[in-house]
Amino acid sequence: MKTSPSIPLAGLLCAALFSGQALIASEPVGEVEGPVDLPPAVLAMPVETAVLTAPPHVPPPITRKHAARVVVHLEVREVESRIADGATYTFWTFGGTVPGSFIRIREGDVVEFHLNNHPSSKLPHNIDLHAVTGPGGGATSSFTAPGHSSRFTFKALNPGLFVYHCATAPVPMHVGNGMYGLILVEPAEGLPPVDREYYVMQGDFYTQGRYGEPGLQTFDMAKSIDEHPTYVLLNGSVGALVGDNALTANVGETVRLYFGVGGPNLTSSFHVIGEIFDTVYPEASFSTPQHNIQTTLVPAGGASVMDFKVEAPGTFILVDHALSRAFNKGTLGMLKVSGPSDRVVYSGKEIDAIYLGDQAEAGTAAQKREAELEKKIAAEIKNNPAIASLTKEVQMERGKRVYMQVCFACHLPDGKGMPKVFPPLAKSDYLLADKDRAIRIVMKGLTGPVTVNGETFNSAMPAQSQLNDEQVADVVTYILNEWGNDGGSVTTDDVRRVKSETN
Ligand code: HEC
Ligand SMILES: [Cu+2]
Repeated sequence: MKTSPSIPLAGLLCAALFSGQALIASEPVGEVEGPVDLPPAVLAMPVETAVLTAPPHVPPPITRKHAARVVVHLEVREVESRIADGATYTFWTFGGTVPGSFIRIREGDVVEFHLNNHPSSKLPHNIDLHAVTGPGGGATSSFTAPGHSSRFTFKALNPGLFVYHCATAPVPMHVGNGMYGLILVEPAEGLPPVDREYYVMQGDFYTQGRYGEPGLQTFDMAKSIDEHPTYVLLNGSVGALVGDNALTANVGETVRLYFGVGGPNLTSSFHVIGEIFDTVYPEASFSTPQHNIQTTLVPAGGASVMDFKVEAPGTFILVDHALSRAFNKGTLGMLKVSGPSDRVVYSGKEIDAIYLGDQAEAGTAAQKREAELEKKIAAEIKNNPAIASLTKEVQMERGKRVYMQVCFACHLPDGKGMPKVFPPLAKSDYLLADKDRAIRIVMKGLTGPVTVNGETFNSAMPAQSQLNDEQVADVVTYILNEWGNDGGSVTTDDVRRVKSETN
């Protein structure tokens, strides 16, 4: 095995893990076999460089009626870019975008594939193209360290639309960071012409922050293993195909979508709201077109091609019809169709009659009044010392329950902790000095040296992130007031305020 001195430890680890998989393919990893001896018939074929496009664009249809030698240069780049408004993510990409560059070739082509890993990358990567017949789909020949370039040759034996992806360990992480794209192998006889072609891919993303949480987000391995994505996206970010970035067409045109699912985990129930696919090539097999389809299932690591004529103007929404993904995780795109409307195809809203109008308005007014009164009651309660102290007592009881479930294991039921290991909470000068800090410790944990009542502890308390805001408020109120402590009370508003502080 040939290793480069520039491969960092993580790379060697990846290589080691990957070679574990490659044993199945019974081929040594990274061995350089030298240039292939092409037979005269292949050498006689014309040579061309593939045109690659960024999503949602697709390279132009192939017009030649013969096979060619096609050179593909694909560059791996690790880039930080927007995943949602206010939130960024370090995507690992083929060509700088998610999904990666679209590659278009023809059945019978002999492809000379160059995988270039940009010098700024932190990790080695490789590529498994589902269009390749051979071990690892090319992965065993393309393990490429940062600042290196690998080359291999393959013949496109089967037509279809194929997913390609990185297959470096841990594979779900490389795919989950955006390392996938599509390669179209046009059948020798070509595809029926259409007016517009677009490139869309769905992928699931696992971030440590919640959906929409601002700042740079990092990959969450636990969520990925549990297959609980934070985001499920079309073309790599929330809104990638919305508003000014929407796909467009004119009434009367036929649109073709090249749609793939990178995964790593979820299958898509792909649907365009307000459209019926005139033709679907299920699982992207061009030999078995189906007609008049509403929703088509596309597996992780699979693709589909859909053709449909747009007869009505308006906005058509692309979704995964597993709808929580569309409405809560970002799986939503748009196709805006302009042109004249044929009101027999679709009339638009014909009548808008009053229905329960008066009652609805009365209802709104009553609701407003009720909210005002509730606010007044809350203000009264807050200013009434008897009620305030009762509220605190209720909080103490609830807080005790949380303490006896969670905290007592380390800090002990009497709050005295354990010398050298767990600091005391009873009469803790450290605790009583800063209420906000106590909230922060419960939510985010604590590590490093801390001095409590003159004794220094240097241990670690795990973040109690399983507690909700109310439980945090209750348990901190409890420890601030139990065991003769006199620290006042903590409200859920306090918890939210502390939580919203940066870092
Ligand atoms: C797994 C053990 C463990 C659990 C469970 C735990 N803690 Fe801690 N806690 C620690 C350790 C260890 C430290 C000291 C950390 C350090 O050395 O930096 C600590 C420190 C603290 C401190 C600051 C030091 C002090 O004594 O004033 C507070 C406050 C605190 N914990 C509250 C809680 C509360 C409230 C809970 C339950 C919601 C809880 N802890 C659950 C281990 C734990
Ligand atoms: Cu990779």
